[in-house]
Amino acid sequence: MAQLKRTAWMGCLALAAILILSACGKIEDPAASANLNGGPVKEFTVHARSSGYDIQEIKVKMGDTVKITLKNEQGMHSLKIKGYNKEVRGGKTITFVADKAGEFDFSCNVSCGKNHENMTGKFIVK
Ligand SMILES: [Cu+2]
Repeated sequence: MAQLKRTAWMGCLALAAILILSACGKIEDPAASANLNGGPVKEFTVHARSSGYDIQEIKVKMGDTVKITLKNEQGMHSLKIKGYNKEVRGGKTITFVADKAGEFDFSCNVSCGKNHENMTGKFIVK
């Protein structure tokens, strides 16, 4: 009888240990729990002029849903994020999930004049 009680007690302990370990495993791996199918929507409206963009830094978190609208205030422009394979043209909006962390340069992909080289910025995903 005492033996049976002890066995049942050990079984409970083992079960508790398994539950605790599996819970810890989830906490230790935030990347696995990041919702890559669309986290919170982060919206940006970038105004493009011949002198450059009014926003030079777009910062989001990994897993965020990124919505970028480009407005041409002067001339014809686009905003292309290198390394993300995303481009938005003037008057348009793009939506995508930030699924890669790092710093990516963005620039105008339309040859828009002498200040074309100034049309740059950074897309930062943390
Ligand atoms: Cu341009």
